[in-house]
Amino acid sequence: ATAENPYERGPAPTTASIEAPRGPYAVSQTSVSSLLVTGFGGGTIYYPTSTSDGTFGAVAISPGFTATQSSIAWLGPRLASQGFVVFTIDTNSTLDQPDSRGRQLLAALDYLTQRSSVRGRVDASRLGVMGHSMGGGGSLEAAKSRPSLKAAVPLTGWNTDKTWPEITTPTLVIGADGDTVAPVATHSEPFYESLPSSLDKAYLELNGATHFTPNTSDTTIAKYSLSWLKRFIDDDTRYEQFLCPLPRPSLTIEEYRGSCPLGS
Ligand code: 9J3
Ligand code: ZN
Repeated sequence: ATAENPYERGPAPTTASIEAPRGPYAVSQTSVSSLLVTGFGGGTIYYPTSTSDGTFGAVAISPGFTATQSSIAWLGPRLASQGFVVFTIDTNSTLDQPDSRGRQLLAALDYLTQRSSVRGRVDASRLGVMGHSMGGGGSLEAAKSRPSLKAAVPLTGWNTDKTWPEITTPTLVIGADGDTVAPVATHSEPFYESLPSSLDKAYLELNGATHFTPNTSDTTIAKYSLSWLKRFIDDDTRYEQFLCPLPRPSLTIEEYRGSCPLGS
């Protein structure tokens, strides 16, 4: 933290630091039993072990249809080690639809900030949502219903609702060029294009990727998700260099759309 920005956490980022499998914070984790919570299916909270850096922003992450928290677990320690409290959740049923997943993400954030054993480490005013597939669709639902969220990142998102003009939360939409379950032409691209033009938003289309690319460690997903969360949950403009000017197509980026500068 600095006088200019009380929310920034960790050292100045570099390309190497945002691509690294782990960031500067040692990570602890605690399991949340489904038997002890309502509104979602429990999960795992990953958090920086240190209490000497103040509170942290937080993000809840939902898995997709038929999947459990294990399918997005890699993001827990990856993001927490960079300075976030991360709650990877299970849903009440693995068959729950995106609107339900959105409500469950919000229930999980409420549990995290109000009841969990780590609530004292979380800044309840700086929260975000992510999710895979129907969980990504759920992250859009959550942002639509709770505008106070600071960031949303749907990963190969799936939803029957293709239009999101109601969202005011900065949103990074990540799609995959080879996705045949939630093809970008009928999911991520219309999601992104329907977000308000005035919004801080971006569209990252992964190259050589499938619907299930977000289910295992992926450097491109990690570095841009992290940069988005840092930029908008922590107001950390040190990460804007990785988002603006817009990333160019590469071996792992099929396409990147967005507007720069951010936050204007
Ligand atoms: O969460 C997902 O993987 C959604 C894709 C899907 O299987 O939708 C068909 C109903
Ligand atoms: Zn809509």
